[in-house]
Amino acid sequence: QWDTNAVPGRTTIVHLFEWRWNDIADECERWLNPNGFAGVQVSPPNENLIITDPWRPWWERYQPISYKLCSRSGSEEEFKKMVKKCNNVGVRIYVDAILNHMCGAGVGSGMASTCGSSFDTNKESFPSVGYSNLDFNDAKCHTASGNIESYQDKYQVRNCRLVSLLDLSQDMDYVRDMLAQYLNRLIDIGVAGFRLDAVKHMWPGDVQAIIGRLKNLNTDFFPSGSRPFVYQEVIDQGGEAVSSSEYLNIGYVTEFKYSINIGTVIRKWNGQKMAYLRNWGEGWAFMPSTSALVFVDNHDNQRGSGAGGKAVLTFWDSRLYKMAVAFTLAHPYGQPRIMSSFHWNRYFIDGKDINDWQGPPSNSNGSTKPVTINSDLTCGNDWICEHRWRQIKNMVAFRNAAGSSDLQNWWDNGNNQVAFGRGNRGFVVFNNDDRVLDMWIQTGLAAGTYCDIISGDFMEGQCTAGSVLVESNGMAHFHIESWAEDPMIAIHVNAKL
Ligand code: AAO
Repeated sequence: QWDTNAVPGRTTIVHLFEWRWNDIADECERWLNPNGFAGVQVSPPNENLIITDPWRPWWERYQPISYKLCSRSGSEEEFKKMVKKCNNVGVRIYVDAILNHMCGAGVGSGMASTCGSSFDTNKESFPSVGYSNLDFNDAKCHTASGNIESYQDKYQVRNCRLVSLLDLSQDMDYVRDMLAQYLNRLIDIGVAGFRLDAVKHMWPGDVQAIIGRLKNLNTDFFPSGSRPFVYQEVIDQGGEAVSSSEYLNIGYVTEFKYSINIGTVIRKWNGQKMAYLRNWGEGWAFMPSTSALVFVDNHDNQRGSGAGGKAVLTFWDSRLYKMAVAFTLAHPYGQPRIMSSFHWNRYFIDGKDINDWQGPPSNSNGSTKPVTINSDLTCGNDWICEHRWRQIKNMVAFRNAAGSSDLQNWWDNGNNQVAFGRGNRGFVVFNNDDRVLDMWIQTGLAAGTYCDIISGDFMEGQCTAGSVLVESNGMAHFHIESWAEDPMIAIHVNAKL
């Protein structure tokens, strides 16, 4: 459960939020494999409630109706084809799995779901799964509203409804069976693991019991005995009844402190500076590196929901965002996941984005628009494709090159100019100050000329932009203007001239 099952040497997961399966299949072949990505987190593939008010929000996919594989990302056939194509080029698929709940309580009945399965929320009946009111937690919840009213009470957090979503009883055998069957079907298809949604709202023992029922991965694609990679969404910033440490014996856990703190530091808020990143990781009271799923932003906090607040950096702040992602990929702490977003009409009224609900780029009938690729390799149709930005794509290669090498040769100016290396494999320098960085720094790298993979690409033995000369004693001279669009330099052994 702690192994990503990636092809050796590949390290980074990308969340292709709301992408269609056909587009992901193409992306595995044309971009993710050639650029050394480990795998893709896909949006929930199971049937969900169709919501029309507001019009087809992205969050309708977090309201399950059944475990049939049809959603606006595509059909079961398309899903299977994607998994096969991606695995065949060494890119893994991780499924966002919603085990905590079904759809919202007040929805009523009908067949307005993505495969047309019927449901009745008044009776808590989901015939395609066989769930009835016996399978939900109502009797165990003691709040007046039936919803979670206080995060200070762990019984409420686990036994009551999260924002009125019908709360499954994972302690019941039937529920465990249905959930494990769903995940096992995905394993048979060839997925490599799962992002488990809303894990804070399930008892650790129940999550453990479900994971314990999972098969080993499909041996068409994985060595026999491989276990699914599991990373659990638990938001823990301290101060609540439930803590992420309760789940560390099950698998990886999302480290939300990472997202919030990296944003605060790069923005230089609250007196923070990059020099303080010297002991980044466990030194900042984060969970152990070998348990932490880390990210600069996720699909919730990039639009102000979930946790993180205004500090969170996203593609909307592209200059600072690229620095934060580069730092994350250069630094050895945690298992990184990078975000790949779609554009929405962000519009703040009284500090609140009134369009944060907007779903992926879509046609008038609600179907999701394909991802098109522009001649400069960026994406069209309002897909942002951060994972195609040169600086980010090349830092994925940096992390692969760095492998398990230790962080070494840390340098800082006591302020916002910092540099560090990964053994003799790679070296990065950041200038987030208001004055120029012009310095000789010890890199730990072997002598030679290295391509700066931030300002350019290393292609067929050539560098399309700047390069850095490392002397025989490992020293190199760096010059970074504070006003540069990308005030950073990164070099590594796989981009040596
Ligand atoms: C929608 C509507 C609701 C409606 C519901 C049912 O928006 O109004 O009641 O349908 O009809 C997504 C959307 C929801 C949407 C849902 C279903 O975000 O808006 O509801 O789909 O369509 C909690 C959970 C966490 C969850 C997060 C959003 O713990 O698991 O809320 N994330 C996942 C997914 C998310 C999805 C779901 C779960 C549901 O990633 O996309 O919801 O499947 C505190 C707590 C956190 C809590 C947050 C937000 O955080 O600690 O546990 O997350 O509050 O409520 C500071 C604190 C921080 C605090 C934060 C916010 O930063 O440090 O701890 O403030 O107060």
